[in-house]
Amino acid sequence: MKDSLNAIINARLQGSDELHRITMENDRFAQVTVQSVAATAGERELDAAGNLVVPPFVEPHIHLDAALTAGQPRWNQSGTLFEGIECWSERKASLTRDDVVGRAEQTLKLFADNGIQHVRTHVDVTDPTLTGLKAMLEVRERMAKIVDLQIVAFPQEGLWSFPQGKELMEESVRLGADVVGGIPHFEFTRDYGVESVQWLVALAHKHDLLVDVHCDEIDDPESRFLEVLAAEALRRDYGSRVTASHTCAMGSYNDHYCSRLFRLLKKSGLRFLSMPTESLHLQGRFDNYPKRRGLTRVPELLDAGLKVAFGQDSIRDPWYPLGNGNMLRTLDVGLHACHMLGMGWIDHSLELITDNGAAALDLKEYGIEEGLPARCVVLQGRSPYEVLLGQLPVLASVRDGRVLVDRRS
Ligand code: 17E
Ligand code: FE2
Repeated sequence: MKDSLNAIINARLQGSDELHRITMENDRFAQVTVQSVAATAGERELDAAGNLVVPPFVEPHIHLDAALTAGQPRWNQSGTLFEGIECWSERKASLTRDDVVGRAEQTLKLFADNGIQHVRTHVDVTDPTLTGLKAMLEVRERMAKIVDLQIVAFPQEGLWSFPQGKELMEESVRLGADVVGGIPHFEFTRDYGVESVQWLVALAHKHDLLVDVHCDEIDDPESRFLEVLAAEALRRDYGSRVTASHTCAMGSYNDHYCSRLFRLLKKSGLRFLSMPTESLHLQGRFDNYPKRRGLTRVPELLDAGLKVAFGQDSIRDPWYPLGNGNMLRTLDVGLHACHMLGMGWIDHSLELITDNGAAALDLKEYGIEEGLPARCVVLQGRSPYEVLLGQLPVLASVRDGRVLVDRRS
């Protein structure tokens, strides 16, 4: 079906028991109306057959420059973040443009096949040649028909602790990165971490860019860079454009500190991303028993009214050997790890891989509403519960009125 669709019929929308007809015009949603009875599909109409139709999945945090490099040049034997960084540093030395473009595109095609249409990727810019960044800027354009790609200039080996770290970040911004990244918990000293966060938020603000910091990705309860990031976001009234990724240490903070911290987090309104499969695998590595889960306080953040989304983080790279592009797998693991299998959470669970990811990416046009770009996925199930039970691939994915994926037999 190459032509644009006129409508999706027999669509079930979240929060409603009725079937809907969703019409499209000029690649945008036109009308969303309730159907009294099930209809048969006319020309250029897609029959959702009573399945749930939701906005496209959002993958808010992935490292595409490292995707599909697991075991190269060696396997991460300890399973720690730190050995992953060492393995990657060795692999980074042999990066070429074709190598990065090939792996990134293969991964994005896999994502598109799984109903993902919005992706934020980190790209390591602690590389004097900036090979990965330049290649990813190309990928952003080459893949625009199937996916919207945001690029984070990510200083994997530090802004303050890597030679020319700041200059490489400034150059990345000049070349066209969308988002400024950071890694304060990996800087050599606490002071370096604090200064780097203050500096990178100022840089993003100056250039009107987004911020996404790998923040406190460590089980150390004394890693407290989130408060610095939140305070900077608040001071500049920039919270909706700032994302804290990982914040694993929050899973180890004491409740006294958290009660103070949450006051600031609520005021700042910054976004949170948790990568459950990755953190379960990489964190808790220096614990004997009992071992921590290494995840941030997801239900508590949501209860506080903050936006939290789940991401995959890795796909077969030095940090994590698995991954298949199916966000329902990530969601399933996250709900388990965060004690969120109560039906109240399950009913709202798809927001963690759709709306909340869109909030982190600060997407202006996202959702199934009149006038917005005609982008959505048809899931296999009539409710979030059924979708989670099956974890089946998306039945269809529609982008700007065109059918990208169609698994209906
Ligand atoms: N780099 C990092 O610092 N943390 C991660 N989780 C990955 C790369 C995947
Ligand atoms: Fe990451």
